[in-house]
Amino acid sequence: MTVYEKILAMPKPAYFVLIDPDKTEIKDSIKLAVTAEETGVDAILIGSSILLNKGLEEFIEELKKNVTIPIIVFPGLLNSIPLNADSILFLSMISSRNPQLLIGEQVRAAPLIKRFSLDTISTAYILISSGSITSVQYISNSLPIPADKPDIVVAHCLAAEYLGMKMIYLETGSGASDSVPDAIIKSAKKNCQLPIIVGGGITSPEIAYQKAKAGADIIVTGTILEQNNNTKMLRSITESVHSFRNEF
Ligand code: 1GP
Repeated sequence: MTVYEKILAMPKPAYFVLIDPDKTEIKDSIKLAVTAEETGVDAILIGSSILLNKGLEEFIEELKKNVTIPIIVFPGLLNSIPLNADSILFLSMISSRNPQLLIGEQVRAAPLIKRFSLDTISTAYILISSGSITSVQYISNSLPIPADKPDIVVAHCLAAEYLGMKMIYLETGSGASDSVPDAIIKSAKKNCQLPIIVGGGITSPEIAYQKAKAGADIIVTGTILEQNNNTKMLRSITESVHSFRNEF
């Protein structure tokens, strides 16, 4: 079973935890991943907007010894691909008009992916404005879609679907002050068949629940779990996201 097939088979909404190896110590990351799996988190994403790749493969190796849920790379840029992850979100930042992020990085990465037979999941990465400039907006040098324009987001989602991509990632950016508006998630879900990941600025169980209710298939949190004493928060968000599964 491929990782994508596993994702499709997961009860929805699913909950993925993003670990940024540039920000978190290895031992803390392992602890977080183990607690995440115990709590019922569905997969671990590894990524950052810079991804320094310092010991990234060793880090993933260590993670694999400790958890069995999928470990998926979520690369800020495709310039540093660890060869031992279970899969890679093969992103094209389709909200951007920066050719490097639309196709340039993918062309550079493709031969390596072929050479090592890495598993990929073609994912349309769509950046939505959160009102302030996030790292991803700055580093990608691209304009986010205004948060009050669901029709533009839907057009991007449909384009991704017609291009044969496999998932949509609606994002306001790591540490964003606002999460993706519910109206945008609802419109995307109503109009597009692909699984929808929602991340950026989800900082409480209540917000996570709201995004699930709006139609997110997968909720991602990162920053909120980088703080100390994150176990309680992790459990609350997992319960909150998964509780929605039983509501209908
Ligand atoms: C970033 O969607 C993720 O790509 C997570 O964002 O760090 O704000 O939770 P946060």
